[in-house]
Amino acid sequence: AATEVKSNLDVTVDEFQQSIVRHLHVSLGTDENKANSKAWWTATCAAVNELVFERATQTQKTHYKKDTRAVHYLSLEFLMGRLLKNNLTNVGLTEIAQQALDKLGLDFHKICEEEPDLALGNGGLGRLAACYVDSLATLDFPAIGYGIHYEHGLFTQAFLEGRQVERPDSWREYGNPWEICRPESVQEIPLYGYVETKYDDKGQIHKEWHPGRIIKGVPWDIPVVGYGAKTVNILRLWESRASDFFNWDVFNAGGYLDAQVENVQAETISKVLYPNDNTDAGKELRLIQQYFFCACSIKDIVRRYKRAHGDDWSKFAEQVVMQLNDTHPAIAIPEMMRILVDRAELKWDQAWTICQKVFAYTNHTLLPEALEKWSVRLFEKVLPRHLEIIYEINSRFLEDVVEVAFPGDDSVKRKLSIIEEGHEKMVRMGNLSVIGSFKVNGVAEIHSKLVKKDLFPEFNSLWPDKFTNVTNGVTPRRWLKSCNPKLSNLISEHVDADWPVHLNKLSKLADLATDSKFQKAYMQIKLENKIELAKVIKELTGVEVDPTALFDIQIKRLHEYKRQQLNLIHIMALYRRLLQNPDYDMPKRVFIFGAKAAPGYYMAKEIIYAINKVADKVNNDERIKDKLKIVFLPNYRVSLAEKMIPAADVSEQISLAGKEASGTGNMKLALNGAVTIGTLDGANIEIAEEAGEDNVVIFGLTVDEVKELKSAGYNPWDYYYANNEIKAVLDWFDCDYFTPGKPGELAEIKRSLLDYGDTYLSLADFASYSEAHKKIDKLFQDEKTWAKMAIMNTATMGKFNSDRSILDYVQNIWNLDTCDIK
Ligand code: 26Q
Repeated sequence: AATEVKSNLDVTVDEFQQSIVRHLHVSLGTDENKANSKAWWTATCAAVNELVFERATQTQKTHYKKDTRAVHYLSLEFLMGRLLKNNLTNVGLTEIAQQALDKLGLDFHKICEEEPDLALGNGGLGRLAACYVDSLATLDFPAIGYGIHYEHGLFTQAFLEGRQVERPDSWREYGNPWEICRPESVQEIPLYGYVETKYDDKGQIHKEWHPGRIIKGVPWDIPVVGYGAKTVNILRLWESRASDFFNWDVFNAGGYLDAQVENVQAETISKVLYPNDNTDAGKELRLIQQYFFCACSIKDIVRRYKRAHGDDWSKFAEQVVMQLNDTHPAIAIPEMMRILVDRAELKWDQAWTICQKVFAYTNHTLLPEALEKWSVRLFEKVLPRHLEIIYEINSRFLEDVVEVAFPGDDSVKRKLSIIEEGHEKMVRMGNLSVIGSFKVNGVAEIHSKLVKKDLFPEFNSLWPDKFTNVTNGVTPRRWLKSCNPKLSNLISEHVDADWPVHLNKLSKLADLATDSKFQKAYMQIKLENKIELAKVIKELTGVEVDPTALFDIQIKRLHEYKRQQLNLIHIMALYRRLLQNPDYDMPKRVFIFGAKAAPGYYMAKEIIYAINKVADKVNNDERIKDKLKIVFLPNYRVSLAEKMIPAADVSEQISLAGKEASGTGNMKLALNGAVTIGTLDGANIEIAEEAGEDNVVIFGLTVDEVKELKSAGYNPWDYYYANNEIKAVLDWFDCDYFTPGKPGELAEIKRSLLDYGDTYLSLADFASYSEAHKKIDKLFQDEKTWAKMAIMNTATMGKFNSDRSILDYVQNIWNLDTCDIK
């Protein structure tokens, strides 16, 4: 078909159909009469895998033969979502599969709905890793993603009387068709114990770590199919198991049960993803998770290197680059030193030179509560040898580098030291990452500037060339082609069919932005997508919404800095205006939320509850005649995002300036024709630059104004007393208007905005936000203007293709060559 990618996988509908049926029989042991939808889904995946695994093997073989340099993307999170539709898109077989299932009397979309999300991530950082492995394969770069094979991904969310409740996510309870176990590549990982200092006959010092425990790391591979299916890279996820070898003694001593207890402990390591987003957990198990997967991955990398180069370490840094997805895998740095110094017996300087050429670090946040620190005490217990190595790295750095650049300046030394002195000594993972890496990047222009200016100013003056920017991107294969097929088909009628790999080609649509025929076609698709979402809303919440209303969407993790509470108080103000004046001029509006709160984040959960309670009241208030609806869709996740994003008219990107490193949902929404209402934060700034001022609505304080206001002494009460609407809305939280019979149940929201100081300046930005929404209302009521804006957003988002981000990484950091797979 014309709109599909041409891949090298030639299969007819009949062949694909036969393959599905064959797998139903031979892989699943069932037949056409007994099979339920889940079985059909599994068989369809198997039919796809038959094509994909071959390419994966071919890819690995070619990389090995050509001895290519490769990037190793180390991340605690890969938020992959569903893979069937995406893999079909990338191998160019969506229409073939659709027809094959059709002939079997099955509905393609229903079969796709059977797939659980692969939710091995929290949010932006994890989804970014998933987009990047997609782009790396699409662009034919040798790459491997390394992470943890969590048994339970991010919790599923339900609402119980408006409050979030969490349930475990079991994505592979009955097996998962995409993964292959690789027992031949199992690794053994030491933990705990003590370090012995030894001297050889030449008086040379040697450190020997006697671990208290050995854990087995079992790799599972998931194929990552590039668009066009030339390169199929792999995502390698490590599962922890008890080491048979180590438990032997306990067994023989008759301690069968004790051994089982140790097994449970070992298997706990990869049991569950920490559900924190942008906050540090500081838990021992988390440190062990980090070390476990880094150590497994480095052993894997070293094994592969040695197969080609033996004991000659001189080429290691030419062949290997490891990208640290935030500081979470920073323990890889001292682990690499340990392998080189203790195991390979390289001299310290030689080892350090290699390390500093191998690691690069991406920072994803400036929030102080998200900067990882581990207590020295904990480190000493879990990783005693690594603590020694960190001290050695630190003292050499302070003497050889800091003392030379800032002689005698103890205050600079205190700031740059990996060790934070205090009543409890801490290891600062950010400083370790900067010192051990050859490049450090932020994820949007403004964020990278702030990384240099506010987070690491002294490091920046020490090594100005180390700091750089790579603005985030998203894969247009998943986030346009596959999730919005109708718009994709329309685009393909007007733009070269290869736009999913050359997204800048969308700029051609700008010529059509005022063409009334194109506007009609474009807005008709938006309406159809909204009708689809309205059905989902009805199914999930029971609320009926009018698809012709303005769909205003805020989807992202629930965090105070992202300011869902600002959205809420503005909605309440609208509600109040409608109550006071039923003729209040505004288009029908539906406010749609999707967000999970970290289970331990009290205020975030209160905000969810408040939104649900206000929604209950407003949605059932006949006085406002359906002009305002509020829905909070439960269990926001990648597969739900794929249904929401194509249906958005307005994209809420309202973080306090300086707090959102980049954002990536903002890019997905704009690409699908939503108009951004946003602050000058993260990638919003670059989105506004690309789309043009007329096609976004910007409001609120700038980063500089935030700094000014904070240093002048921000007092939220000033805004409360000066603005009647703010006062009335906040006072509403004190009574039982939204929580009948339970006055004050929502009062924590008010307190956080007044008594606790309104950390994220919601009240300071309220008036400006309200004006921005009035502007949106006017623009939306002018159909032609709105259509033009929506089209211009799609037309100008080419920059935010993750392929562009990957090419930036390749040119500025990784220095890779593409590798053709025959
Ligand atoms: C840390 C310690 C212990 C447990 C958990 C964590 C943890 C986990 C996840 C800390 C942070 C995260 C996630 C951060 C994140 O998603 N950051 C987002 O990254 C996106 C991709 O660059 C940006 O677009 C967002 O702006 C940024 O918030």
